[in-house]
Amino acid sequence: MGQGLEPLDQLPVGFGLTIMSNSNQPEQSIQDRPIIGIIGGGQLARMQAMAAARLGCYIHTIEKTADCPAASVVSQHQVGDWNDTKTLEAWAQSCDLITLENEFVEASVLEALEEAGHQVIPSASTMATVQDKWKQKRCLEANGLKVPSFSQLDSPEDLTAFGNQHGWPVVLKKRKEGYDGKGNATVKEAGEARQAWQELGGDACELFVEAFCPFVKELAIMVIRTPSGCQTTYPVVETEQQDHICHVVTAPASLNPELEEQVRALGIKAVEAVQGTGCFGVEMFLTAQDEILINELAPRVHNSGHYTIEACACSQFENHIRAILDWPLGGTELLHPHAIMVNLLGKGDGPAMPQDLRQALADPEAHLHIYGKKDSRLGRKMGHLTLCGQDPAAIRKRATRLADSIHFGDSLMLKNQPQ
Ligand code: AIR
Repeated sequence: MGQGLEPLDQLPVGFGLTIMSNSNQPEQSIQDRPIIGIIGGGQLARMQAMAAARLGCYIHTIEKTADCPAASVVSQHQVGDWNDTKTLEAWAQSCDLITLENEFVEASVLEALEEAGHQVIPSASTMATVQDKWKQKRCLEANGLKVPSFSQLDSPEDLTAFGNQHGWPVVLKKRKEGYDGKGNATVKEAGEARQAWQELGGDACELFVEAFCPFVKELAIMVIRTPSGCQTTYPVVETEQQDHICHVVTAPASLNPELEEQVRALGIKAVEAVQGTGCFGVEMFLTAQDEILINELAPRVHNSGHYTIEACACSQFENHIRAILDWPLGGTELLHPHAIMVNLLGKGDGPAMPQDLRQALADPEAHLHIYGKKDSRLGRKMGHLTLCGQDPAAIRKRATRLADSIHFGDSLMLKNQPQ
């Protein structure tokens, strides 16, 4: 997709913003070459933009920084604060419809966009429910979906009372803006409650608490729904987390067909409950008693669906673009018996330039994705790697080994830098 793009020019525009423009701008929007605005410029915007380009769409992004992952692959990138209504409205003028790649844009700002006549998918009202994890849980519960016990909190004493009632450990969460291990903490006992409350900033932002679910597996499913009511799902996958950060995704999850069907049905029901359109990730817990509880919904493409780029006929990213345009959806079945996706996480803080890609590049079947972030931080998602094949244990071992050989921001890299 980078082919044919000129270097970025910087054009000053209103509201103190900078538009970074690639030179292939359409003069006007035409029905089959829409301009899609994505709020946010991280790796999820980058992969959506790459899929949209294949369908001939243009992508405009807005993000607080110029050098974010999406900037180098979109037709127009604007630097600005998406939570500023005026800034967002000015940017939205250049787009035929708006979607997003994270849940951090305030629903009230999206509502203002809708009131100004812009089409936003998922809608502002869906985002208002989903972006507040406490409201999201209440909505799921009200629609008859099983979730772990949870409660709103006003103080560390409330947290202690909940743990004493439901048993320790418990999971303390920020109601808004938590992701990838940020904004979540497992609290093992009453003695840790006050410190956990302070570490998550409980005096300044709203927290809630959930009972720890004694799961045997964490599962996820991607659900796609179009505005005109078509819907489809991808296979159920198993996800493995460490410190609340996803490390490995296995597709398909090893489940009996009845359970798999149950997960699909629950995934669809959960997205219907929030009236979601576009692509949604639904994370679930499977207990030893084969009970399925919903953990969280993500109103966007999701890390547990990255494997679909190579393992399915149509990726989650392409299907999200098709869905928001109300175009026919692509195939979601696996093209290979198994697929493994391993995240490439920052191994330390420092410049993000990846080191030691050669081993992964030398594997003829490894699909390597580097997100192009400027800086590495410990545990930050810097890329991912997917392997498809016959034998899940063998591809898992290979994928993990290859992922371990790649370094971002750790001491090995500093050692290799010229003095
Ligand atoms: N993201 C959004 N919600 C959860 C995740 N992981 C993706 C989006 C966002 C990026 O992570 O693509 O822009 C932010 O990653 P980072 O490393 O900059 O914090």
